[in-house]
Amino acid sequence: MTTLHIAEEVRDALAGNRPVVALESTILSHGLPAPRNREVGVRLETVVRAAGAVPATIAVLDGVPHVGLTDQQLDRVCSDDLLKLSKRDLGAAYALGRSGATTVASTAALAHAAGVRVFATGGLGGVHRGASETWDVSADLDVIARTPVLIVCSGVKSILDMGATLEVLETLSVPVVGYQVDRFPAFYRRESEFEVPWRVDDPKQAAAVFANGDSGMLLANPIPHAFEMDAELHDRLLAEGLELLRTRNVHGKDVTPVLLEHFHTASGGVSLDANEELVVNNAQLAAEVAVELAR
Ligand code: PSU
Ligand code: MN
Repeated sequence: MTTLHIAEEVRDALAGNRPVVALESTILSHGLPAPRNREVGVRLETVVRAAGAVPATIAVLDGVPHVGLTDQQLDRVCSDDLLKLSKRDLGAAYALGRSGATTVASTAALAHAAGVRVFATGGLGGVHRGASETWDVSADLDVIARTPVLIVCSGVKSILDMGATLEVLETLSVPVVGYQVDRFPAFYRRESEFEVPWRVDDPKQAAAVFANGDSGMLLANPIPHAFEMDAELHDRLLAEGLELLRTRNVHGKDVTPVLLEHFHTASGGVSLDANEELVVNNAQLAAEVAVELAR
């Protein structure tokens, strides 16, 4: 198996049991347009540092898995046409010397391999609408169940079947914990109709829940109030996006990027601001939890 390349700053922090936060790269390469993605990538690392943790953005470059990127490497993730690598793709990417951004599944696996316990992202992959016919269920769910990493996210997008996603998480014994909310967040919206089984109100409680479990855990952190998307705009974009998938016959791993693209262009940037702010907010909370875990 290929050796992980861990950035020196990250390695030092891990060796000294100081807080580290892993950051996903698919959100940068496939979830946000250039050059905005680069600004977000830098902002994420900045808020993690400000909260007292070391950021470790994860990606595969020329067949080498990197935990912690240099500025030049972050440039590549944000400008090159990289592959989208889920966990099952890692071996092939290493063997064939390919470059790709990592999803929640592959980022969690690489973070865990490096010894990083906390990870921030925007939205999680899940059960797609119509999955009873297509079987389209993100590998994110199964990998979280098997990988003891705490993932801070803003729930899942309503482009997924949220109820089914929560059912699968229950089946897989993944703890789902709301952060200062009683309902599961719906990415662009603070709350969905679905209740979360557990709620915590500060980073210390979140860290304690994770430390007492043995699997991955979801800490569901709603988008900040000021950036929540208008419900009507949201429902319109969703209906249009789903129609677009049907007419263009989009399947598999292209589904999420195509829907995101539609949201960003058709909302005139409103969804882009929402997306950026919620991820930054998640990176900050992840750093606060990592600080508590390292105590
Ligand atoms: N959901 C989002 N934005 C994203 C993704 C999901 O709101 O960018 C990305 C994440 O990297 C996630 C992946 O891990 O899509 C899931 O892809 P799939 O459904 O193909 O497993
Ligand atoms: Mn899929």
